[in-house]
Amino acid sequence: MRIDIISCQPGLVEGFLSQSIVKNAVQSQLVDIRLHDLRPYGLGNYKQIDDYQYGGGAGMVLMAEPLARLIRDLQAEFTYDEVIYMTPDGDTFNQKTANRLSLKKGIIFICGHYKGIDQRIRDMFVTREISIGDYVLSGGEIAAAVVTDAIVRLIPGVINDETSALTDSFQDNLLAPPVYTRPADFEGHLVPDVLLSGNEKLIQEWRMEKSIERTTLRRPDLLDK
Ligand code: 6GU
Repeated sequence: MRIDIISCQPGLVEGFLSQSIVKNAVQSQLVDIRLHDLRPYGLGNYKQIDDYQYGGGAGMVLMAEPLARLIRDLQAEFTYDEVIYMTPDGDTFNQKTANRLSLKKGIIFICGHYKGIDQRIRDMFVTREISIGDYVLSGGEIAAAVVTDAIVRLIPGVINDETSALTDSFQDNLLAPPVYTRPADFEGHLVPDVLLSGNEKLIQEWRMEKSIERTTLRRPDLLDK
């Protein structure tokens, strides 16, 4: 899979890419992630990338031309399935979307800043708009990093134990059950007996029961799905 991230503050994403599970995936060549600075595509001597909005109002808008030129350069080199604009007014991201996107061969993420990007880029190039929740971030970079992480960890081979991603919270609309590791007795707090029993069937039943219990308490909305 190839992922291209367009940003006017690539440094915000760089740190994330050079750490984490995503770094391992890149090193193992399971995914090819490329970060593109919008600035060199800017106009004139000052490499201008944003301007005031028509009609007035506070905040700068990323101009159409630099974005269009960069997107077209990328599209000339690779065939992308999706051009995704990260924006608080997009569709709310969830595990289902992560699963779908993890099957794609090529994705471009556009990170906006200021008041956003010229609407014509959204009309002409963008295939999907994603928000990561009902709050506003200063830019789309952190949101693109969130979505990239959620997608990349689903690519087979990225997580050592392949079943691990499948048993995550949300994968079946249930929250994950509690987990324990050594010691069996921590300051008098004991690991549930069933987990020490070695009885696989009882353990699976216990985990399912705890998943349902936790989901009922914390996210009853998930059970309706
Ligand atoms: Cl994708 N971008 C920004 N700027 N803020 C957000 C967001 C995205 N998702 C939630 N808040």
